[in-house]
Amino acid sequence: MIGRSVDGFTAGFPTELVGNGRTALVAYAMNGELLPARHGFPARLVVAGLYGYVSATKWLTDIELTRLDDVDGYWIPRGWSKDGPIKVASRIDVPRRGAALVAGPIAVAGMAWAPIRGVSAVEIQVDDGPWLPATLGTASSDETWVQWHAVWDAAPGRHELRVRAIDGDGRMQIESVAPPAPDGATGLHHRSVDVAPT
Ligand SMILES: Nc1nc2c(c(=O)[nH]1)N[C@H]1C(S)=C(S)[C@@H](COP(=O)(O)O)O[C@H]1N2
Ligand SMILES: [Mo]
Repeated sequence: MIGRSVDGFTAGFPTELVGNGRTALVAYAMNGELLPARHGFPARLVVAGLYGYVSATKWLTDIELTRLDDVDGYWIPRGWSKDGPIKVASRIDVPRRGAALVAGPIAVAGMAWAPIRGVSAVEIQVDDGPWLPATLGTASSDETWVQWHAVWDAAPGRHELRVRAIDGDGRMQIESVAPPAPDGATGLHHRSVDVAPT
């Protein structure tokens, strides 16, 4: 199935993914309002679990039912993979870079996502210490981001924080660093922070 747009963009994905229970829709509204222009007004495609480059055609003009082998979306001849399932990923949002931290309990928190498998666990690591479980918030579904947090009893000095997520199939986020092309970046988010003595 391929979506086409007024700007010449196209994105194709296996038709079998639609109608198997995952969210796959032509969206004309978001948050109870018409789609904002930059997100595809008047209509766009949304297919849960696929990167936007193979699915999320904005300013939609046509949807063509075809064969995956017969047609290439915009990014395919430009070095991107035809399959774009979203990889399990996570990030640290707080503490922010350069935050003024003082030794003692510090909240470490962020987001993780693995649509449509869901996130089963998130762990953080401080320097070369053990991986410690974070607490997950309530995700509205396995297709959405989930918030996580942990309390870190920080000692004074410079520290490196790292995060990793495990998806609903038990698969660990890939640690080795890879760029976005051809089929999605990998690597762990990390942040160094300075903690002042009390
Ligand atoms: N028409 C059109 N649709 C498009 C694109 C584009 O360049 N043109 N970019 C795609 C890519 S690569 C992504 S990641 C998503 C981004 O959607 P967003 O701006 O709503 O986050 O739109 C997709 N749909
Ligand atoms: Mo993208």
